[in-house]
Amino acid sequence: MNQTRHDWTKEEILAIYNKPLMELLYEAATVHRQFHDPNTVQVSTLLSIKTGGCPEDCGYCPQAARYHTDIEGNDLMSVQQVKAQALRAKASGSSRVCMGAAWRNVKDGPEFDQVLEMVRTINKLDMEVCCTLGMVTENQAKRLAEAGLYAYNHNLDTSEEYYKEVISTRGYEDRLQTIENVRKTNVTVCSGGIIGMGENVEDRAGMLVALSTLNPQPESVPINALVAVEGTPMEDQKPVEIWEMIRMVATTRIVMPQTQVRLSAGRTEMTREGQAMCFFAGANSIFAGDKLLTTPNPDVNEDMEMFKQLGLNPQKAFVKAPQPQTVEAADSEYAPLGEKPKWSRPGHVIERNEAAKGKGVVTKS
Ligand code: SAM
Ligand code: DTB
Ligand code: SF4
Repeated sequence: MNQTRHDWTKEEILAIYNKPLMELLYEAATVHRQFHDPNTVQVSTLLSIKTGGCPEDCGYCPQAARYHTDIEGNDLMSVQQVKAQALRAKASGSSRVCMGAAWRNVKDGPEFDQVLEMVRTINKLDMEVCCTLGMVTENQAKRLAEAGLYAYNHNLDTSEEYYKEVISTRGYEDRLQTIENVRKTNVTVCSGGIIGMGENVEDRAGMLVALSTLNPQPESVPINALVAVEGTPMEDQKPVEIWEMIRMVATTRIVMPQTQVRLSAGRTEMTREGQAMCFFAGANSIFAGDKLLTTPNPDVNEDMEMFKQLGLNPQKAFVKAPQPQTVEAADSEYAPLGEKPKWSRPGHVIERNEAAKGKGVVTKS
């Protein structure tokens, strides 16, 4: 039985990534079968609960206020709206709802209280609840855990070296600190990254070193292909080739054998054959629903047709970890601390896309 290792080196990971494809696929598929049912794929639905107007400068992101993209901004959704969307997702075969907010970090107050209520509501629908809200403190992670949160998503995005080319408004160590804060609770960790941002193969390996040497390793690792959105500094990046995605998925599977590897953004550009090879290489999770956060994703019916063709079954909720117990707000052990944590602002300046400045984010409230 393959043992989970936490001491992978960049050289070892590069050697895996660069293997002849048939050997890489065979090795990854073999590891995959030791820990997972190869015919089961976990299905998550993304829900952008607060869209656009974000103060950060993540170079890939259409929701950063400083770039000039065409997305429609929205204030925080109501608990009722979220419940209705979660019920729809459940009816279409999804076992997890991942709520994303275009925030730099969580701030204690009425909006966070509303998110906690969303978590309680979805957990009571017997679905896995995931949040991606930016940086969180230990106290905030504990409050989310108490509300019944199953997973927290916070991506490393790329290697520590390349990270500085992508984001200047917070550091790699801030990301690791948030993951550590989540780890102090029973909430599972979801952390991965993006390929196709101009990074090289060493950076991809570097990101996998950072993720695989975490102990425990993240329970899920999303691998996103950059969606190059007009108006962002990365609008002209050339699309990643399917072979790169397959190699990245296979390598992730080998170095993190127990993790759920999620084939995330970029599926609209992939053929069914390409996606099938990713599943063979060890991907065992997808985002379903015709929208990711702000960009398109394949239609649920198309995905279910693909599942049928490939003989894949959606994974039931809570098969990998038990359902958390929801504690009601009134019974909470934790008081909001109103912390003002000193997350770093390294201050590196990334070239802005001046050409696209005519466009503005339309905010609907
Ligand atoms: N604001 C929070 C944060 O950054 O942690 C949560 C939402 S943020 C949109 C979640 C993740 O989506 C990012 O870390 C990034 O990996 C991914 N993402 C954002 N824009 C993307 C794009 N254009 N293509 C691929 N992945 C993207
Ligand atoms: C992740 O790694 N990918 C998802 C989820 N976690 C939050 C987000 C993808 C976003 C793609 C661009 C957009 O739709 O805005
Ligand atoms: Fe903001 Fe998250 Fe987008 Fe970065 S990735 S700009 S933090 S919404």
